[in-house]
Amino acid sequence: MANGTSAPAPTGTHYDAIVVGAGFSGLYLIYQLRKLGMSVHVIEAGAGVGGTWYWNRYPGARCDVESMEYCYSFDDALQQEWQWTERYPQQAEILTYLNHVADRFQLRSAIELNTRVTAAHYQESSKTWKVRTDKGTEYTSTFCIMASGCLSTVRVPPFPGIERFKGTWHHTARWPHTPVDFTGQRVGVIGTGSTGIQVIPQVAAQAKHLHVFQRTPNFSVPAHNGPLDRDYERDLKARYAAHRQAGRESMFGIPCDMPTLMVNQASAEEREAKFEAAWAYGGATRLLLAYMDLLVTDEANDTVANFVRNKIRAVVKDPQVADLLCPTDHPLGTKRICVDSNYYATYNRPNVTLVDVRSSPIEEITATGLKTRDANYDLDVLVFATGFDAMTGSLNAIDIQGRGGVKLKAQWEDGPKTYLGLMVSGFPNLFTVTGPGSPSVLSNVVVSIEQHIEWITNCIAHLRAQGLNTIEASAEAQEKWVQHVTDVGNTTLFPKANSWYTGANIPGKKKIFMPYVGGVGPYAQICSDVAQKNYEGFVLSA
Ligand code: NA7
Repeated sequence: MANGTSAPAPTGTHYDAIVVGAGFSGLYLIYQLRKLGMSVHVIEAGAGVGGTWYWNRYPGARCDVESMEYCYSFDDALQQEWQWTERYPQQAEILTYLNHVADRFQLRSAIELNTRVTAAHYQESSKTWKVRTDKGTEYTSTFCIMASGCLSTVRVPPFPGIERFKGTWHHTARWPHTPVDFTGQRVGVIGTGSTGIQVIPQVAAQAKHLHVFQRTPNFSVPAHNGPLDRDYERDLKARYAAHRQAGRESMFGIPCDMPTLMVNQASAEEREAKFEAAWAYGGATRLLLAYMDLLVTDEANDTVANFVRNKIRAVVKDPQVADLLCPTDHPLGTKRICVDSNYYATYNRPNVTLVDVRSSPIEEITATGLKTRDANYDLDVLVFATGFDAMTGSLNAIDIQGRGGVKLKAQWEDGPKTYLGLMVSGFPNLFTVTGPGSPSVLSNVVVSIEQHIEWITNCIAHLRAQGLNTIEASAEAQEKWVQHVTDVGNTTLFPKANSWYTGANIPGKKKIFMPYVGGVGPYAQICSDVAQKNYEGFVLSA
């Protein structure tokens, strides 16, 4: 037993609920399920709690949602007492926070660390889930809850030759626990998504030389991070409950003023002033919500995209480099907009070179570095900021079998289908937290996590109160929901981008816009209406 966490239970142990993952979701699940008097066992692959924030230890790792928003709201004493140090929380601080939560609510005794779930099979005869781990243990449970995260299955592109590389290489989401010293090193970073954009300025400040291998540029806006303003903190804490409620009812899980105008209802000067104010404030939300139609039509989007491209050109001194850094292949916001600290200015440093691997792709990793179609680069360290098999990756990595031995992965070959992002037809008593078909990755995910877990645990409480023990999404309700998710997505520009939201970053993955873009508040209302109507679209049985 490390840190008071649970020792592996004897094989064959039965629990009311097994939870996969001990991040924000898994921890809150323990808290809520225990309130129902249930036995709960959480199985976590990492050597500690924290999920995303346990794994992503690369320099510069920071949340792009502000600290005071990106934390639990379920316990007022916790949210009043916890003090964040900066406007945007650093990875280490979020991890400290989650460890504090685990201790404060005595959650560790429910968690088995260093253990990966390999299979979960529904047993129709006993109406239980049989869950197998990589330790060879098997447990059974009445409910199986996947709290395995939307961005937890790392992607390392299969470049030939990686095994020959004599230097060291790291994927950002599998970063060593001891700091990596880049002093005097020739470093290559592959990838310029949110992660690359955070790690690049940090590496550049240390390395002898940094080559950034960019295939597709992304839009990034400044964070304007700094110490958390204590007056702001005091003021917000005095009205935290109302603020949180507004977040739950909002579009992205963060309270903010909704736009009232379309782009063409404002003059060019008015638009510029509005975008400028959003830029000066920092973060993505104000920019995306400056006008109603920014994510709806290309013409509207061009106004804000041009604004950001001009900002890039104003910062980056070499016009050719600036051009390469200006995204042109997707509307702004349809790929996760990045939030940075000094990203574009990093390209003015003499020790940083941007390499366009769109025009000259990476062909192989060599013993001494990396070879593109046109050149060889000598490197001591390679950093893969190459992302994740998002949303479905961690579910498909587990052999999940439902009724009749049907495999979830096979059922999702043509894209994931869920009812409300919470359950899958044919998989009774299996819940997915922030699953595809829910707002999850398009929101302040902690708000979405709390909403899902409260819905799930209320649902389980309802079943128990009614003397029922099984719930399953009906195939019809699922079809209707999937259609609704697609229809709402198609009213926006989101499906146009080759983003991880659509699975386009994973070769062979069916391209489907996976999250629900209808908004956190409207979605939560739909979920509670469904529950009110006796779990409409679900089949409940004893
Ligand atoms: P992302 O956003 O998926 O970014 C991955 C980056 O890696 C992206 O720039 C990719 O370029 C690049 N990549 C991937 N494969 C290759 C190959 N083969 N060659 C060159 N470049 C490649 O992952 P992040 O970790 O940055 O962010 C994920 C989310 O985590 C983020 O949105 C936040 O929500 C938190 P591409 O665009 O595919 O051309």
